[in-house]
Amino acid sequence: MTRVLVTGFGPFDGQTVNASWLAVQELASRWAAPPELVVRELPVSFRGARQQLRVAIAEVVPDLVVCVGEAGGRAAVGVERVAVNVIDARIADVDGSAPVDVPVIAGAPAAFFSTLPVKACAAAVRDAGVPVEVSNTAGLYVCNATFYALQHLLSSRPEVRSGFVHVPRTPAQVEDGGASMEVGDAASALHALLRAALSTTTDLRESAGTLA
Ligand code: PCA
Repeated sequence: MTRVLVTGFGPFDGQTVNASWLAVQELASRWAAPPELVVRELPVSFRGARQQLRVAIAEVVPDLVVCVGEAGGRAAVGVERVAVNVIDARIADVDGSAPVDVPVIAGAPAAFFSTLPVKACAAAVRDAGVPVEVSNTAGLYVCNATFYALQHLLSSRPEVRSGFVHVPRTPAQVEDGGASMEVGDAASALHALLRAALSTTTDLRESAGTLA
């Protein structure tokens, strides 16, 4: 592996920051190559995020892509297992777009699995001392749509491993007692997750068995 692309999102929903981009920037400041780590901020835009992600992948030519988003209300890092081909926006994106019950990509499959070794990634985050879960839904908003577009784009390039991770909001973003995680802990989680994704050789498709 020579190059890793990690993205975070910009602010949305009236917030001035997005915990995912804060965590990704902190990750970048700690990362020691190799492999080279390239980070990009994506807008919380259904159209813009996938376009900018496609451009970034073409420019960087990564071996591993991990997109990171913020999940309000969650207290643990979520290693997302599956992206679904539907948008059902509760609030408008930064362009004022709020599609309801439309596909991310018309005519494309209902869902794509992460090609990260999600269980190994979650175990590595747990070993780093950060609360984590394998999550079975990335929601139906910009994060899921971007994750779906990523997996669709790379479905013809099985040599590139890719997936999505949600991080909780920072303590400064939530009211007292709300679910949150320090930026440093989220960055530690991403660091451990990347190292696991880089060192684990089996992927979900290879390890997936069938019911007897
Ligand atoms: N979280 C939202 C969109 C951007 C982000 O950071 C989501 O989960 O869809």
